[in-house]
Amino acid sequence: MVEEHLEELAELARASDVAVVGQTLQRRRSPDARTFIGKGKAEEIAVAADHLAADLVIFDDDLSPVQVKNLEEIVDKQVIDRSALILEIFVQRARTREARTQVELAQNEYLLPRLTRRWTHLSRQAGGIGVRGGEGEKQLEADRRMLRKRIQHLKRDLAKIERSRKVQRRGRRDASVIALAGYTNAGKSTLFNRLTRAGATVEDKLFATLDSKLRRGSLDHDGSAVVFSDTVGFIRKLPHHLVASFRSTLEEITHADVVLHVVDRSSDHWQEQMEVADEVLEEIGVERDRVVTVFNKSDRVDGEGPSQVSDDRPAVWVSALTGAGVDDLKSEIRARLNGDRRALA
Ligand SMILES: Nc1nc2c(ncn2[C@@H]2O[C@H](COP(=O)(O)OP(=O)(O)OP(=O)(O)O)[C@@H](O)[C@H]2O)c(=O)[nH]1
Ligand SMILES: [Mg+2]
Repeated sequence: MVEEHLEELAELARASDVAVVGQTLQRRRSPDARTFIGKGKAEEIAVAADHLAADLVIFDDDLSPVQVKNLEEIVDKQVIDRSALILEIFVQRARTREARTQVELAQNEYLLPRLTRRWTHLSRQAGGIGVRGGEGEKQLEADRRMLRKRIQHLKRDLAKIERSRKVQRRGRRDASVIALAGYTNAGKSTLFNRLTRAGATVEDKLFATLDSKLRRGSLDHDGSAVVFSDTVGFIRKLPHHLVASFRSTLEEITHADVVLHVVDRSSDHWQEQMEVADEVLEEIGVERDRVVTVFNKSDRVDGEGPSQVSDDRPAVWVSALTGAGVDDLKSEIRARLNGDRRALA
């Protein structure tokens, strides 16, 4: 289990253009308050990192600001945790004004209690991870003040963006909205393209999509229009600052009439990934009865297997890549929408 999590961490590092030169594990009953791992292990990492000429040491678990500081002293390299890495990927990927504002807010909130000399200006310099600041305490205090101001500013901006999103949503009330959600790399954008013929970015890389994208599409030949919404992927231990600042993007899912929970059924870890996405969906207030579970990448699974997760949770098999099963999925969506209307009448 821990090994698989480390593999995902390596995947995240690669998504952020960081090359992985070594990995190590430590098993212990409880984390050390000061250094997370044991001091001896930290010293061992210091030697290995030096030997491998690493610039950066990444931990799969969240570290407290104090732990980062102590570890950096021992390892003598920049130390970051999983949350910082995910934030960095988001920073690199954010394109629209909304996504950039959300990401910067999340990163600054994360950074504020962690601002040390090494972290200074991390997000603002080209090169991102690995950049070291070298200024003194005075500069640090000034940076903290600047960061606090910036956070206030970003929050105001975001409030404005959220208001205009609300207005847009009201304007779409005539059409039903179908949101695609799920673990990162599950194939949401591929399915979105298949359902709408839109050209959303598809990449075999974590977090290819950050901005939610809306496109009209139709569920049958008579052409009754619906709106599909492609959204940011979820991942195990998504930093809570990100969930908080992506609230307005995630609201596209919360307000959707039907949510397609896309699962990469060909992954060895599909169950865990599905559970992680279930948790996020629950957290943002999506009721189970609005969710259609979609088993994607059927072309990579031998003999498909049962069309359900459990007795009370059916699933639709599709291959977003080949288009297999997509008509069944459309019928399922239609049925859900009709069910909705009946329930409302
Ligand atoms: N074999 C196979 N590959 C697929 C299928 N659907 C998607 N993929 C591949 O899976 C990878 C991820 O696809 P995306 O559509 O970008 O996934 P996503 O869920 O939008 O990912 P993020 O935006 O990064 O969260 C790409 O390499 C796709 O080509 C499928 O049905 N079969
Ligand atoms: Mg995508």
